[in-house]
Amino acid sequence: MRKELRSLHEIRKIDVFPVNIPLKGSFTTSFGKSVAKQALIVKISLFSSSNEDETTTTIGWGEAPTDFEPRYSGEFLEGARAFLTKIMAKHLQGFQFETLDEVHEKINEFRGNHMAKAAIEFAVADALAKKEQVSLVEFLWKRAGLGTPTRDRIPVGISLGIPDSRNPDDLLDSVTNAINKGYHKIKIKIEPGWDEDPLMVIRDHYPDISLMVDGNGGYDPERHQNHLTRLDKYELLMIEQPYPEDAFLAHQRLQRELSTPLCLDESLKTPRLVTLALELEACRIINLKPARVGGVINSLRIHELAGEYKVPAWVGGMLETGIGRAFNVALATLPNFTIPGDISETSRYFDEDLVPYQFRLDENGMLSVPKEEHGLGIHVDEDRLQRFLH
Ligand code: OSB
Ligand code: MG
Repeated sequence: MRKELRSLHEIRKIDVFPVNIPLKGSFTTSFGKSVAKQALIVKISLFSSSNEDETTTTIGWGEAPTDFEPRYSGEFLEGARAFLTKIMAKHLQGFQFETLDEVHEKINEFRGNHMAKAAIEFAVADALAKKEQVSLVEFLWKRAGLGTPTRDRIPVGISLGIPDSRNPDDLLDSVTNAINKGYHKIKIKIEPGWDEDPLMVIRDHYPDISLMVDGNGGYDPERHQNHLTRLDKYELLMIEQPYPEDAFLAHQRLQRELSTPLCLDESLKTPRLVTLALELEACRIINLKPARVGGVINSLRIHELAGEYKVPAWVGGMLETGIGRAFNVALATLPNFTIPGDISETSRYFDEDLVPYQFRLDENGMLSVPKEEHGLGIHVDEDRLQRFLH
């Protein structure tokens, strides 16, 4: 019988790079305005030895899309940085394992800090895929028990912030540009006072486009239920996270009154909370952000839950750099992601990214999985990483 080739891996080094990269245009949501994208870039050196006495060192990259201020969620850059450099580094330096699941168990001895944990899992997955000489897509499909990937291109959508001018016609121009580019789904950010006006203008011009809204928790269950039920008439694909993240029962109540599906984002921090939301029917669609849920293993579990409950799911975004974007694109190839993700092309966000690879829509509004290397498929420009260091 042929001897199975097994590898033992050891985490030799974890480097953490805080970056601050200017956005081409500002991005405003109900929780605030961003003019630059902050993130923590994680670089992991994996030392591997096999039972054939061969040793190798492989580098893996990950991203924690944390901002300076905890506005989207309670996580923020300096907190995530301390978690990674003071706690993760201490416990993972020299940690030996065979599979990503063992790393997942190890880092989940600690509570919270999902974005930081996600960066670790992404980096380890990238390194393991490189070591196995497969793409991250192949790695993810295999871990999901799905065999050979059946797609390497995905339809995508765009998320449009609230314009500084607060003029619906300015937003309409952005919508027109996005439609002309070929985006498959248009999402607009809303908040109390900025919802029906832009929706009326957009629906007036584009009665049939696939349109949705995202409240980022800016509405109050005590005051806005009736107002939100009026959004049914705009025939939206979904309404994303109108209420704060812990408002499961308020979302359930709203969903009972709405014919438009609700989708949760901020609320769905763990697979168990996804089960809670689906059992309550607090939503009918899942937004999966791998960073929000703490990485690869929880993302795959939530992808599975979407299948078990037969609810559509899609991959959300956090204005990631090319590193996190490559990860989101790879994840979005999985079969239960049936709705276009918030994964736009590089040029929509940055003049210069951390990776030279440009994510670009093809003529059908599809993004392809990058294939410059194994793993994530992108090359990280370490000079640029130094230049954007914060
Ligand atoms: O709620 O989906 C969100 C960006 C930052 C924080 C939260 C959200 C967003 C987006 C942009 O909607 C999605 C993207 O283009 O990355
Ligand atoms: Mg959202």
